[in-house]
Amino acid sequence: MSQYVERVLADLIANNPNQPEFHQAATEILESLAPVFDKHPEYEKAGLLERFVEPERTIMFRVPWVDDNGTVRVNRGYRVQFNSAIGPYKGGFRFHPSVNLSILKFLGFEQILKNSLTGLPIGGGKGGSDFDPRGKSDGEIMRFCQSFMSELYRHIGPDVDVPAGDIGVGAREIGYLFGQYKRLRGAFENGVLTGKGISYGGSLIRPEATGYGAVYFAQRMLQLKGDTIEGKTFVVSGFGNVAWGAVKKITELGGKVLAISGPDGYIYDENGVSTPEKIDFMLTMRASGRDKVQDYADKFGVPFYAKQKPWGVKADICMPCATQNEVGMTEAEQILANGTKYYVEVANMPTSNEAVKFLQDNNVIVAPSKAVNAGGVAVSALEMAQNSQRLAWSADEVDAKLKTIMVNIHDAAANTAEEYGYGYDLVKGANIAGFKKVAEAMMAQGII
Ligand code: 2IT
Repeated sequence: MSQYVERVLADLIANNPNQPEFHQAATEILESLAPVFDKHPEYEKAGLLERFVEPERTIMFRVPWVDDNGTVRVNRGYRVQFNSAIGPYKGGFRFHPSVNLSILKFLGFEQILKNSLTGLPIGGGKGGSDFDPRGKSDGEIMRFCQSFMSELYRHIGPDVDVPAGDIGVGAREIGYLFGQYKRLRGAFENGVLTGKGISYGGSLIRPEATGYGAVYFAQRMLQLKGDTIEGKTFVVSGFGNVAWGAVKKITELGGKVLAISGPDGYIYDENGVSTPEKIDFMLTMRASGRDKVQDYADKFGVPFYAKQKPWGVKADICMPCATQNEVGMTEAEQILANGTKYYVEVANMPTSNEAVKFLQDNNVIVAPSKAVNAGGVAVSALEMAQNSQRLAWSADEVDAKLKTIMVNIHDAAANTAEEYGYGYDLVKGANIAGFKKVAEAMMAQGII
């Protein structure tokens, strides 16, 4: 690593104490970007990296709401507006008890490069709250969303910052958030949020986009090796929206998903999570708010392994779709021992940096989440385009655009890695390819 990059990384760690997830994401990204700074000494003179690692703005606020018993509750709300060099801030809201500044800064930082990789004009941001949606009534969710938006509406807008969903935030929450935004603004600016319902400006295929896009990415990787998804076995972690889309597309393309998981353990289905009834049941489990994958085992009579992760299950392709840091060295060793050839990250940063290196060093092909899961935000940008033009594209039109975007992202990462002498290293290639455009835009816009 060049001295410049090393110094900025050391300062970042010192300036952001107790933010391990932000340190982890930044370490991987900055290590990848080092050769770009060797090639462009003018970037160091412009303080480009010091500016790039610092969010443009971080908003933190109180979110008071009243629960069904009449008790006043207070949560913390956040929006990290990280980088707007190539477009308005764009990125999801996460409602989960684990949410804090470290998590949102890692997500926002990743989002800058991910959004750039889509080839569409969107900057990077992330937000959310430590609110726990588990077991909350519909009325409680609505009142929480209204309170959250009552502060946030002044900081966002269709040309300013365009949030969407993430863990704990789906179409229902986006609906309540949009309703409150519209009421406070007194205007129907539906381009302010993506992931909306179809009746008020949502895009077809947006719910499927992250999972479908991830499988299109995997399909491209296999295609270039003369291979296909058909007949391959998969382990998918999680059972939420992203896992659902991935399972649906894998099944459609003739692959077989042997395991899905939840915070309570995993299920093993030797026949595959493959019928429409089984795949739809993932949505039922999510909507129930129970957060338990055991419900699948109870319903379909398959084995459930309590408190265990699914990575001991032998499969050709692993797709972690749950959340950050679910795969460390122990799990990476299992994955390698199982003879897995492709490790395709889908959730944001599911793998420790050490585990990624270990898998790569042992010839497992690793695809990084910021490239693989970019289909979600890409279709969000297509939703913004439809909203601003006051029109709606068909599912086939959106799906075709998504497929093209995913192939382009894969090829940009692969070609950039090759250009920088890394061979087929999609991790380094994705970081560099995403960064190039942002760096150029930041250089053009002066010291801001
Ligand atoms: O991690 C992500 O890219 C998302 N949660 C989707 C963001 C978006 O704006 O659609």
